[in-house]
Amino acid sequence: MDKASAILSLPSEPREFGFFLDGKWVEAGDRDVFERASPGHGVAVTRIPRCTTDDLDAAVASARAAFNDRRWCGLSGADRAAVLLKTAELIRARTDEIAYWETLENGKPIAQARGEVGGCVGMFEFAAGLARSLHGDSYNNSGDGAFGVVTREPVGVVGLITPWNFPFLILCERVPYILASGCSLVAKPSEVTSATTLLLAEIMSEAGLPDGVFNVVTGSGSSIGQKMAEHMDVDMLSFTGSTNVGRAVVEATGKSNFKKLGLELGGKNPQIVFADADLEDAADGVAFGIAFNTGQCCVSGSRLLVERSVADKFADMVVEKLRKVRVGDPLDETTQAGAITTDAQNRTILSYIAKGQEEGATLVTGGGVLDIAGGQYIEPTVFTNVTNDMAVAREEIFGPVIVVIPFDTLDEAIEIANDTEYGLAASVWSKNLDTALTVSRRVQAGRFWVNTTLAGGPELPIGGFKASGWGREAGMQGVEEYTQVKSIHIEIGKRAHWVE
Ligand code: TXE
Repeated sequence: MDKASAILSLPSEPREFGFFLDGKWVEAGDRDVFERASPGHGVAVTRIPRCTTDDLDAAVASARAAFNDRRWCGLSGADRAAVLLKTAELIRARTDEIAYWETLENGKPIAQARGEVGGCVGMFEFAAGLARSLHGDSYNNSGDGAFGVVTREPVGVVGLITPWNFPFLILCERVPYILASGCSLVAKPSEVTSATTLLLAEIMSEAGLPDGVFNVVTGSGSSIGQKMAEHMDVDMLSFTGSTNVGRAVVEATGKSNFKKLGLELGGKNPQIVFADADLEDAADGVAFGIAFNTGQCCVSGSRLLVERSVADKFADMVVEKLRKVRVGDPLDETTQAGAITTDAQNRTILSYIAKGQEEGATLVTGGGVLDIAGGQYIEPTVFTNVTNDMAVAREEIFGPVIVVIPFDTLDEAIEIANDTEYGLAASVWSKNLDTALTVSRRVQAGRFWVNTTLAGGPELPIGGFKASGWGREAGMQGVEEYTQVKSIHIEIGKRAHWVE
């Protein structure tokens, strides 16, 4: 069958996974098992162990042993790079398999999932270079009697908690950088999307990663995640998820060992469209920015700020684009937007759609559920007559729902853009260089796009301002994040004695 018109089949029975400890699979045994139903079809697709806190302790001990005996951090950057490059090659070879399980557990379109796996290959390749180029600094300017060296050392054992919206991509925006630094890690994927994290651990073992350097413990956030945040032998935690859980994690780390923290949390990201933009391009970008991954991206462009003179016309253009988005079975090659990943998220999105109407906003398109393939689907939705104080304009909906807010001046656009607790991402659409540059410099956001959106690559660091998080992942900063700095002062020659 022609790939472009193919629809993959569902598995005949759920795939059983164990968890990954000290370089080996461990079967569920008598542990409880979490059965995951594909959100796109309502059919059971995977079975994953609910690990115990003893399992977590064992995984941390394994990562600790690997770190302390220096089987990974003691290697040269070149040797670490070789494993990361081999991993890239193996991921590439297993793209279809990884994308398939990602789609089944998450509900995203298969073609998109495959594209994301391709992006992950790039992450490993780029991080391999960083393993070799990571370096410190030196000070040769302290006189003939002294020499200063600044080194970067791996933090140690990293705990990695990831969400369900991009299970493999978010993982790969972190794991190769963590490993490039020389750290070892224990990953805890979201309980609803654990399969591809487990597959990566298996792949890395095959690529030559020493046992114990990368462990995966599956289970719920409230037990395993919380315990990982509290764990006295985890040196750093990288958490990606909701702002509320981010707060709980900060509290837990404060009450334990003050572990270093990286946080990537929510966003309410503005798309700022000026009348002088290429409006056709902007409408396409805005539609992509909210319908891609059904709006379940921390960087989705969920607030459309548009210059009043073109606001009505532009809203119509976006509506027209969104009505054409092919929402469908995630296993269909032609689908552009798939299912809503969790039941809870489905309810949240629908409750915000109801709330927007109660608040007096006008629902101009979408708002309904779609009956597709036995799964849960929501139409791309646009609200106009929105003010920035409404809940639909302030709170992260995490679904295909965009609100339109007009502005009159550049200053007003910037003020509305920054009038949010978040600061994750923003886009500006304008053909005027002064406008684009001024907005890009004054909007508080860790990622900024000019005449595009949701773009990036392994070179560009990601992370947020304000309540969107702490620290950066990916890029050179992404590997530095997992290091700590040591300054070494070296005395040269005879000491000038303090006691005569
Ligand atoms: O996220 P959680 P949920 C936002 C989005 C969404 C909302 C809820 O607005 O509607 O969060 O989604 C683990 N200690 N984002 O409830 O709970 C959990 O097991 C430690 C934005 O699924 O934050 C999972 O692995 N860990 C976000 C991870 O945290 C805990 C992506 C995220 O789950 C824990 C996802 C605890 N007490 C949701 N409780 C983004 N920025 O991309 C849960 N976890």
